[in-house]
Amino acid sequence: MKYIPDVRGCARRHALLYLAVLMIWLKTYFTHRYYFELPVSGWYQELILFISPLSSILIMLGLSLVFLRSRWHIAIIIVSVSSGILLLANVLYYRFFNDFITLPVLLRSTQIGQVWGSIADLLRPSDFLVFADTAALIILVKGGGSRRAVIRRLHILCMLAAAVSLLLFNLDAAEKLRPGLFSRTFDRQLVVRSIGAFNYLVYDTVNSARMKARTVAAGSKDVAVVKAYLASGRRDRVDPVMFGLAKGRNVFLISLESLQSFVLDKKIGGEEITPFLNGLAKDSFYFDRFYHQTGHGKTSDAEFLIDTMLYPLPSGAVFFTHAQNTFHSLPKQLKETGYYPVVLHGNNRTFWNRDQMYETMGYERFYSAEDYNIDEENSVGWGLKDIPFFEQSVGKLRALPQPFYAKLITLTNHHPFTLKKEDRLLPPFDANSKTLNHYFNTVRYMDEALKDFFKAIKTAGLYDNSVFILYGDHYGIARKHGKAMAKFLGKEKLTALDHEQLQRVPLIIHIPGVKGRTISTVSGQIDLKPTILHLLGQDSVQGLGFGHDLFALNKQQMAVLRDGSFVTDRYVFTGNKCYSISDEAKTDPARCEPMREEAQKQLKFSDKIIYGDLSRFLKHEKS
Ligand code: GP9
Ligand code: MN
Repeated sequence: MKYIPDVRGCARRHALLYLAVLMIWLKTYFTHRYYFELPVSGWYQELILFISPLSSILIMLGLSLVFLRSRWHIAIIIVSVSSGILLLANVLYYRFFNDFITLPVLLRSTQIGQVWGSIADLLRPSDFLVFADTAALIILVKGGGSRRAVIRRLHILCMLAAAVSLLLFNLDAAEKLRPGLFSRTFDRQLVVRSIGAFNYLVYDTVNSARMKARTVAAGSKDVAVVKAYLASGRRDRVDPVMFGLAKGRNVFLISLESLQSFVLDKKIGGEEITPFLNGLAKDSFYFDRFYHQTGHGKTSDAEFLIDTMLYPLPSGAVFFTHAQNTFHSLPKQLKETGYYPVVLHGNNRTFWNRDQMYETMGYERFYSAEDYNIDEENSVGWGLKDIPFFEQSVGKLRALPQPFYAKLITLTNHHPFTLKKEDRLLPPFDANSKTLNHYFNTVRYMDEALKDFFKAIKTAGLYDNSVFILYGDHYGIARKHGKAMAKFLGKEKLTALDHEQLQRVPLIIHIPGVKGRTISTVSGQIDLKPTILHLLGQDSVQGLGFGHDLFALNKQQMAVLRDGSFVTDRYVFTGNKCYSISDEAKTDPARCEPMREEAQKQLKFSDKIIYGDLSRFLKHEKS
């Protein structure tokens, strides 16, 4: 008989505790549901999304209570605030990268500091609703009289046991809904939809720790497995006309910030968006089905793909996570044949951990912000504007020993695409996306900067004996601007196929004195290393990697994107569906299956090479 009043008393004491759980749970659910674009269809998926945050909230609260049994009101405020901070960080990160925060991202503190300019632009007043529960709880705690109560150990234990059972149920339901979800982790959105962003963070952290262990565990027998796979693939049948066509010339590799192919040959208010690039493309080898293959590491991932012919990582930026690895990189190989490899970029040298990674990659010199005159006048958005960047770079390039391999990284066309009034050369575009409206003018500005740069290079006498490779590093307009993008492209709505095609970025290979053409081979950034080496007349391509010479007579028509989607000349595989390019209505998974396996293998082996630091076992071997 004593038991019943006890339970009642207990319930009264803990009413606030469970009210807190309910509030934190609901805010987390609503944030997942309405701030992230998670693919939810049907009541069962909805139910899983709804229950997914509860286990992590109970675990957070249970663990806090272990230390704060008598100060339980502080424990609930701590959980409320920290969940709010995590949600807010995820919301901002999602708006920027279309993805969720992982441990490597959290560790990338210098980046987070640097993107504040964009974060301010991304922040909306309604975001602060993630702290609404905190405000309510503070008021309730202050008003409540039961603060002195101590939470019993058994109660905490029950809470944790309930959390673990719920988590197991959650994992099982998610795996049943999409078999292989956790073993393959092919789609981060789906994992987050299934277990919530908090559990995902823990899941990713455990995975990262496992990866670290892999480096230690990897051995030369892993190299043999990767080599066997690479040997089974096709060997490039090099085009003798192209081989050595740029032998001995300087190489200019120009990274075009956030430039997507859809702007080329397009007009705003009757004016070309990229007049210079349009003209250059016609006078060069222009690849119109060239895809970016970047992940979280954005610009740095594009650099990594080009210099190593490896895929970037599925999570985090390889420039940060594996800068201590051994890589048989393009600059190293070029250096062996007398080239002088350098990088020029008007940003802080620690951004993307470039100072460390460039050393690993074998660059001789990195001209960064400290080597440029940067002031209020010549800066906008992320820093030094492209026109003064190129202007100041010419003198540095002239002073270099030749032949050189110079990578120049532009910056102005970066989200949120801010530009001074006097630099806006296009009439304004008016769609329901500020981002897209601004984008066109920063692209136009970058185009102008390139025009001036080419002129200055000619004046400096560096043009004729050089080869110029210009590439878009990654998308600039995220998927969520689909409506505005559809307006620009004159479509009613963008389809999955359209979104995949928007991942195309321009690649222009300009060889002065050589007539070019448009090449429609399906390809990606991973293919540039062998292409450059062959153009320079070097037939050996050192290191383990997956690229193929873009001019090869037998180049496979395929580009694998970092999210596991891929494109061939006939099919597009995205969102786990296989679309026929000629007839989008046709979706037939069997058509893509062999390529899907191939794509998965490439990504898996590439990850294996990086995680296991397998290149350290090679000594200047040819692939
Ligand atoms: C910063 C520049 C832009 O140095 O490379 O970085 P992003 O955000 O595009 O990777
Ligand atoms: Mn970039």
